[in-house]
Amino acid sequence: MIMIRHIEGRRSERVAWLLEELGVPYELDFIGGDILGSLLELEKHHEMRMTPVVEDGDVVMVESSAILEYLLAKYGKGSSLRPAEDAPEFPAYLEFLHFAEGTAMQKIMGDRLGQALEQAQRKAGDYQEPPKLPGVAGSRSGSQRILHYCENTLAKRPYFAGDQFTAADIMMHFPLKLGAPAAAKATASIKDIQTLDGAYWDAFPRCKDFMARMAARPAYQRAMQSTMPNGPPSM
Ligand SMILES: N[C@@H](CCC(=O)N[C@@H](CS)C(=O)NCC(=O)O)C(=O)O
Repeated sequence: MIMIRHIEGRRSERVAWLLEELGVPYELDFIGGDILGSLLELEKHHEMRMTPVVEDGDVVMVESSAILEYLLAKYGKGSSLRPAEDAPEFPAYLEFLHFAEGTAMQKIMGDRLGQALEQAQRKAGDYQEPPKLPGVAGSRSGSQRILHYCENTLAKRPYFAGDQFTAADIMMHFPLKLGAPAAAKATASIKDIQTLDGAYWDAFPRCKDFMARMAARPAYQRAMQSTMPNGPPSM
């Protein structure tokens, strides 16, 4: 049985969601209600100490987009979750499958760290506006650029790769979730974000609609139930 070393509300939910879509059984290993405990447990399974870690027989892998590609190649041959290489959707599929971590999460986490640092410095009364790079002063932040790119992509087609739901949508769901509040410099827990009630979604109605459509998928609901049996964590 495929084993997913997991932390509630984290990127490992992508793997469970993909396997739910494919109808492939899996096991989850995490300590319910204990984010830090689950994180520390990962050290026993992989020196990267990050989630997801996936074990399938002798195969042990980290890196969610690579894991999704591996699982699709092994268990999803011919599945619509991965467009054929000669399909017109294939380039956009590949782009968003990798953009999710390669660019989107990098920029969003950079903004979130910057925002947390600014908050801490303001609290301590020693915040100083950082110098702006000449020429880009006033331009959009990383997470704003990500959200606008997603919004404009979803204005052209219902899913990231085209007219059909694919694994690229599973990859992009996580950066949208963390990126919408980051783009508005808002702080929000995973629980808050999942409700889609936050005002930070207002600037990105197509992203919000995408999130609502994903939340309505039975496989997504089963994955959220198994990966967060007590509901979304507060952090
Ligand atoms: N690019 C990796 C990122 C994995 C990652 O950073 N996971 C986070 C949780 S969502 C983690 O385990 N962070 C703990 C750490 O790196 O210390 C992937 O997509 O699998």
